[in-house]
This record gives sequence, C-alpha cells and structure tokens, in this order.
Amino acid sequence: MTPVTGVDYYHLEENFSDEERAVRDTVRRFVADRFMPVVRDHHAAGTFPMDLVPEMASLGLLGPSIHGPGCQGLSYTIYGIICQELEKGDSGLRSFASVQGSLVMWPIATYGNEAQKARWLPELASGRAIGCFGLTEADHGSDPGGMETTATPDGDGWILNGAKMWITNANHADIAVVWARGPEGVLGFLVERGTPGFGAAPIHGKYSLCASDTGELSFDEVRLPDTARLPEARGLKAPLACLNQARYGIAWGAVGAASDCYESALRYALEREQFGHPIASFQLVQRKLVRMLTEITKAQALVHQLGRLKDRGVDEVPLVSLAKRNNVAMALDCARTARDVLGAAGITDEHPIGRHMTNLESVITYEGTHDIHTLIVGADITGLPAFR
Ligand code: TGC
Ligand code: FAD
Repeated sequence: MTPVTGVDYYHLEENFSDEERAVRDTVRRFVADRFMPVVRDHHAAGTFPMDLVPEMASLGLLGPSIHGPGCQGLSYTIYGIICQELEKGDSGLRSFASVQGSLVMWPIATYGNEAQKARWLPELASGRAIGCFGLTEADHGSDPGGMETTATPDGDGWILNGAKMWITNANHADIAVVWARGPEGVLGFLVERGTPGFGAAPIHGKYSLCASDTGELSFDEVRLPDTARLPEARGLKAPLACLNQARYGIAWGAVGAASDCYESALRYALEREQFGHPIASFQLVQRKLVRMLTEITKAQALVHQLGRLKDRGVDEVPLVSLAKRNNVAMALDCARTARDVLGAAGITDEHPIGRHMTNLESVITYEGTHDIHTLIVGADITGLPAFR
C-alpha cells in the first residue's frame, strides 16, 4: 500500500473525534490509492475521472453535511476534513465534490420543496446524478448582481434566456442549478439535461484545473414549468448564501493542496544533493520549509476553529471570506515556494507541485476573487462597502 501522510505539526488533529479521524483516514487512503494513480493522465487529457464518482458516493463524500432524503447530515468539520483530503490530491477533485454538495445539493435542500428534495437529493448523494451551478456570466463574474440571464413568466411556467460561463461539471451535469433575473429579482431554477433550448459546451485551452470539467451553459427560449423553480430562493442573497458553503470547503481544501506541496518539497530537499550535501541542510532552504510549515499550521488552526463555529451555528460571511482569502493565498505561496525548492524538477508533472500551483490560480479566482474577499472583510470591519 502507498504510504499516506499528512501535516499536523501542532497536533491540532488531536481535537478530532474518532469519527472525524476515521473520515480523514478513509478519504486519505481513497485519494492515495484510487486518485493519485490516475491524476496525471487526467490532468494531461483535460478530463475528470468520472469512473471514481460511484466510489466517492459510497464513501459518503458527496454532500456529507446536507440534511435531507438520502443524505447523511454530518458535521461541517467532517465536510471540511473531506475537502482537505480531496484537495491534497487535486483541486479538481475537491471542486467536483464542492459543486455537487455545496452548490447543488445545498440549494435544493435549502430552497427546494419536498418533491424537489425527494427527486434529486438521493440521486445526487449517490452520484447517480451530477449537478452544476450556473451563476457567473461572461460579463458578470465578481458582480453577479448584474446578471443578464432572464426568467420571463409564461403562462404557468417560465422562459429562460441567456448564458452562463466558467461552470464546473457543466458537461457532465444531469441537473443545473441556474440563477436568472425574474420580474422581481433573482430566481433559482433546476434545469434538466435534455430540456429543449438548454445546451452545455466545454471550455478548452485551460492550463489550470485541467482534471476538472469547465463549460458554458446556454438557454435559448428554455421553457420550464413552475415546478422547476426553487420556491424559497428569492433575490441575489439566495445564490450568494450557497457560496458560503463552498468557500468554507475551499478554505479547508487549500490546506490539503499546500500540505502536499510542502511534503513533496521536504522529501525532495532531503534527497537532493548539491555541493556535496542535501539541499535540506542549507539554511535558506530550511527557511523556505519552515515558512511553508508555519503558514500551513496557521491556516489549519483557522479552519479547525471555523469548522467548530459552523457546527455551533455561527455562520458569518466575513469569517468564511477571511479563511478562503488567507488559505488559498497561503497555498499558492507554498506551491510557488515548493516549486522553487525542486528547481527544474518542479516544472514537470513527475511531481504534483506544478499541478497544484496552476490549479490554485483558479481557486484564488473562483468563489470570489482574493480581492473580493478583501473587500467583504473590509466592509465588515469598517462598515464601509468599497465594491463600487
Ligand atoms: P450585496 O448587496 O452585498 O448583497 C445582496 C444580498 O445578499 C446578501 N449577501 C449574502 N448572503 C449570504 N451569503 C453571502 N456570502 C452574501 N453576500 C451578500 C446581502 O446581505 C444582501 O442581502 P439583502 O437581504 O440585503 O438583500 O450584493 P452586491 O451586488 O453588492 O455584491 C456583493 C459581493 C461582491 C460580495 C458579491 O456579489 C460576491 O460575493 N461576489 C463574488 C461572486 C462569486 O463569488 N461568484 C462565485 C460563483 S460560483 C463559483 O465560482 C463556483 S467555483 C466551483 C468550484 O469548482 O469549486
Ligand atoms: P472579474 O470579476 O472580471 O474580475 C477581474 C479582476 O478584477 C479580479 O482581479 C477581481 O478581483 C477584480 N475586481 C472585480 N471587481 C472588483 C472590485 N469591486 N474591486 C477591486 N477589484 C475588483 N462560476 C459559477 O457560477 N459556477 C461555477 O461552477 C464556476 N466554476 C469555475 C471554475 C473555474 C475553473 C473558474 C476559473 C471559474 C469558475 N466560476 C464559476 C467563475 C468564478 O466564480 C469567476 O471567475 C469569479 O467570480 C471572478 O469573476 P471573473 O472571472 O469574471 O473576474
């Protein structure tokens, strides 16, 4: 068996319950044994390993903290641990789970009626159905309030027109959670694959999150019954609240990506010799390793506490923003530093660092860019929104 390791310099995981520790070990082993052997090929081919989805589902990795039919309703801390371990493998793997759980199952569980929950939650939790989340448009990324996709009342239903851009899982999705401007504000819809006028197309040429499906969604006079509308989703607040769930998972996930970079750099530095000595024996290299470990440890402490707060029902937007902002920037910095420690070897796919580094360029942008999170926290502490 491949040895599986983790970074926990401050013994923070001593505070995990037995269940949390068991989940960590299970996901860690799944990633090491089932995902790592295939990730290089998928990254090179620009594909996501869809054949692993049933196994992910059977391990309970899809929407673990969701409450509803077919769902487990586990803690946010467990969800965070899962995200950390998945992203230690690849941000694309965590992205898949984030979208399915936080951005598709969560809005159905939160804004859906009983029929929608019964129809979709068991299918999504079991991986028999795949979902995507369409908020961003080509001209409206950081400012989704400007969205141009419209939902026009039509008899007892709705007509959707418009397009969404940069959508994870777009081409695999059986169901899309789509946000559109209605006569009185933003509305959410469940749009099934195959609905006339609804299309998905891949985005090619990415150098980041290659082992993840990213695409466009298009809506050309798509007629939907009112039963496709999420009845409890009213206004821009509805999609933005979904983002809190996913941003929380990303803050944990970034710790996983950073840990993998740090562990790779440490291993390499101990083996690689220059000037007759392991490069790990040089003071400047040690400083790089120590800085990575310090920043990872601080980021871990942040998400461990954030998880406990969320489990106690404290769900404040700026706290999640601070953690997403800090931890993703930390991970990107670790990836760049680790790449430097590996010298030329760091630019090949023989090591995971370059893959993490390019992935994290997406992660620092999606779910609110680094600077948007700066402004969310800035607005909270000053009372002065600086978005416009
Ligand atoms: P603003 O006026 O501030 O807010 C409108 C209403 O929404 C409320 N609100 C939130 N509620 C819950 N959670 C949040 N995070 C919320 N943020 C705002 C707010 O209180 C207000 O409520 P009410 O009752 O007064 O109506 O809206 P704004 O238009 O000024 O925008 C604010 C801003 C910039 C913070 C927001 O639009 C934003 O977060 N922009 C970033 C967009 C973003 O993150 N997009 C992500 C798309 S999905 C994605 O990237 C998936 S990646 C998936 C993967 O592969 O992992
Ligand atoms: P812009 O909003 O155009 O921002 C460009 C730059 O301007 C950034 O540096 C930003 O910080 C800065 N900026 C913008 N406004 C301000 C301001 N007020 N003050 C200071 N600086 C500002 N979206 C979905 O809906 N669903 C998905 O599944 C999804 N998956 C994605 C997957 C990938 C791989 C990627 C890359 C993106 C995905 N997105 C998804 C879209 C993502 O959420 C957006 O890319 C993100 O919100 C930023 O929008 P933008 O790219 O249009 O950048």
